[in-house]
Amino acid sequence: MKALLIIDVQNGFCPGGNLPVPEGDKVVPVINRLIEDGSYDLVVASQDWHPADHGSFASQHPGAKPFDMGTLSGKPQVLWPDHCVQTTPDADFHPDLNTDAIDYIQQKGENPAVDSYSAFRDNDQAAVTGLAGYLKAQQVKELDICGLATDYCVKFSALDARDMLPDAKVCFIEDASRGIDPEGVKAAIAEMREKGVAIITSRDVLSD
Ligand code: VGL
Ligand code: ZN
Repeated sequence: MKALLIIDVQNGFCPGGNLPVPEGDKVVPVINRLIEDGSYDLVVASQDWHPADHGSFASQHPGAKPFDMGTLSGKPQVLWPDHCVQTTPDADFHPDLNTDAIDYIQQKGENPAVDSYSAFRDNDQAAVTGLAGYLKAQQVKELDICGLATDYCVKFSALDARDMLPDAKVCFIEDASRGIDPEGVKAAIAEMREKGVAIITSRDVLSD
């Protein structure tokens, strides 16, 4: 089985959202084309899904500003603007994303005491989500990953896919993804490549 994993293509990470990724909305038509091309057996999406008092929010740390470095449960943590709060429009998928085609949605980031960039497990690696189990049960042997943001949730999801799905080939689709910081994106791509994630474009996937 070949699966597409779409990371956090939510209003909060698109222009107008609470934690906008530059050009975040530009991934939507590319991802829809990938979905509708029909080369995936399975389409899975993650959704950043925070309680209103999530500890990664600068608002929960007196005196801190968004994008400051702080701590959460004793570990270094980037403090974010409040974003993707459960059941708010900021947490909805981008309205143009073809959500009818999504077979499984993995929500993450619900524990206020730990952040969860990866769709597979919390940043402290103590608790896993159901995603690896689901993909294993579906016998996924090829997993293509894309979405927002390349330097955070996409990167950590791809690295965890390498660790937790040792039998699967893992690819990162560069033009179906955008990141927060250009230097961070460069470093993320280098790290993914070094750890065995293949870097591809949507052209490599689409039948012509
Ligand atoms: C993300 C920062 C905080 C992401 C989520 O989806 O990349 N980044 N929460
Ligand atoms: Zn978040």
